[in-house]
Amino acid sequence: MAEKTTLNVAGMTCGHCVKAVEESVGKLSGVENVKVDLESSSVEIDYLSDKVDLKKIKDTIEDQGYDVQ
Ligand SMILES: [Cu+2]
Repeated sequence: MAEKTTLNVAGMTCGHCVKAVEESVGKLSGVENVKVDLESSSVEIDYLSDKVDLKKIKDTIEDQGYDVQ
């Protein structure tokens, strides 16, 4: 099932952070699109819920050193 979610993520401050989050989450199987908005500290994600769960996505962002709120 295709799902769309927006997570609030603390700690992202620059282009490096955007790249780290977009690349790590984008690599997950089942994630179709990921877009960071620095200004609102949010990450918009399109994913297939039968292939990847939200916890895995959140863990991946936290593994990069950011806090999912
Ligand atoms: Cu940064």
